[in-house]
Amino acid sequence: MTMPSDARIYVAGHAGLVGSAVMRRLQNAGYTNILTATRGQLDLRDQGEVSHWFKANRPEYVFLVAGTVGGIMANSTRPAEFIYDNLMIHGTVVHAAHEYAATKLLYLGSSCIYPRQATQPITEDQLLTGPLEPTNEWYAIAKIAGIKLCQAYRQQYGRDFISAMPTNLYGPNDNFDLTSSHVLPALIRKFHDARETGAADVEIWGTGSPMREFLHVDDLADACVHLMDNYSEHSHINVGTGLDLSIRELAEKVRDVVCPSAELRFDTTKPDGTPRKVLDVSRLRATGWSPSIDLDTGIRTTYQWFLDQQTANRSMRGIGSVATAAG
Ligand code: GFB
Repeated sequence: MTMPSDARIYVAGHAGLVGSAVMRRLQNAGYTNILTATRGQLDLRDQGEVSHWFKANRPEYVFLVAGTVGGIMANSTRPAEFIYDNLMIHGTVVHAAHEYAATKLLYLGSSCIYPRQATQPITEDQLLTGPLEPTNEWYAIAKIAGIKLCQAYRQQYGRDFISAMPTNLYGPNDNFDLTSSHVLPALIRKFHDARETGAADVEIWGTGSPMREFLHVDDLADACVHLMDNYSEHSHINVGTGLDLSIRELAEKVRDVVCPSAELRFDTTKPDGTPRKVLDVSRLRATGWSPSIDLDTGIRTTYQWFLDQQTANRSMRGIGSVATAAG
């Protein structure tokens, strides 16, 4: 059932990569009753605060897209933050949505929930059939717990809580910090820096052979709204393109857009992570949804967004220094 146009919709994590895309998608569709809370206003890890916020605001639809996220290095070096923050955030929001009888909740997981050696493309029923990839097992365990939370509240209390598992995401508002980012924004930054400095080559982590699938976050946001309107099953559902490519091929694509003269240099002391991760998206396609932004277009528009941000930041700094000089 389509969310009514005056529905009270809470986007948990509205400032992040996914949350900001969900906000854009809802605003474009004409929803005006969208609820948000900043980190300073609401600590999503605190059940007391979250329950109090739900009591006061009574959201009818909840997009649970908040979490502590990061790429392969951040996952490996900050395991406690990744497991604790995510376990707590999922638990508090799902529980409060039950306590205050939200009509529906969509929980967003990650494709890293599947076993490292899963058969490709990965079907939903491969969850919990083998050991996880060690570089992200802490995050994966928290994400699996989120799926099970939704299923448990569905089973015991009849709540309409559903889970979507997206593949690797990218797009506007991504994290471009090299110590914590995912590969696609990292490559944009590295090739951009090479373009600025005239460096001859760019360092790529690992061997370049791992295979990954990439979905533009605006496609994901569209899929989330589609699933909120059209999906109501116990099982989680994969969200992706079903198409993958090697990290080397991805690096070449980004290089060709950002800095065509740069050579690739592979640092094999850095981890590769899961050898291959491509989702089987037949269940999603059967609901009538498919992505519309191809990877080449997505890389180009994301790089343009990155450049626009650089310009905006420079002019902000310009205004700041003028003010200081005048002061
Ligand atoms: O995107 P990424 O960090 O995460 O890395 P995962 C994907 C692949 O790109 C790995 C390689 O093989 C990396 O070694 N890579 C090459 C780089 N150069 C770089 C670089 O400069 N930065 C980064 N970050 N990678 C994540 C999980 O796994 O997938 C998360 O850690 C989450 O938990 C996410 O689930 C979807 O695809 O390996």
